[in-house]
Amino acid sequence: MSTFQIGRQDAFLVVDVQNDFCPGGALAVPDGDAVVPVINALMPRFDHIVLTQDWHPSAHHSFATSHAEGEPFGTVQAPYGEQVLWPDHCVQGTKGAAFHPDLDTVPAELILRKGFRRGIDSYSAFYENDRTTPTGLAGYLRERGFTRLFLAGLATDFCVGWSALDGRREGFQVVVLEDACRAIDLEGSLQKARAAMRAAGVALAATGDLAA
Ligand code: VGL
Ligand code: ZN
Repeated sequence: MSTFQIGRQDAFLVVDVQNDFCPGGALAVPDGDAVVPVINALMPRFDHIVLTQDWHPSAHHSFATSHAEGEPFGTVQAPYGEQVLWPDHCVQGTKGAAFHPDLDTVPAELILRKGFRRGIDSYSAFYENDRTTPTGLAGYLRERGFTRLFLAGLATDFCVGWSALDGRREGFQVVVLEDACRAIDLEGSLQKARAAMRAAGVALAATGDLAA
């Protein structure tokens, strides 16, 4: 079992811990709110914390309601490839887009918003779903000298997973703390995401793997 010693070149990236991804929300991840106390307890162990926030305009292209024939959890062909359709969620300025009220946002040094272009979704905190439009996060993290990222949040198989893969692509060491994440698990998407992360050199770990 690997033990990770947290240091100054590590950043804790907390993905999309927002009301709409928690029970009662528009795109509730099963047991999603269970990550909140786990993440809050981890925060004091990191010197540097970044939060992400899914932040869509109304009538976003990823919403099933934006497509005449669209069903939530169906797909459409977008110019950039297949796009899963979701219930309307994380609309800018709504309660659903706000962080879970118990999440400790105070220690965050950066809050990065994504998915704000109407025509393109952004699961990853690094690139929008065309895989080429950057959010700026890689440059920010590099400029600050971080070399390793610890990821937690929602959802393991979408925004956490895609962020982990892009983190590797951008040259960071990436550790996903799986017990601080929960998955949507749409048609085997969790198993697929875990395999892709492993293949890309992402460490799938647990909070117990962090050195005391
Ligand atoms: C997410 C689906 C749509 C996520 C965001 O945070 O994992 N999933 N938008
Ligand atoms: Zn979204």
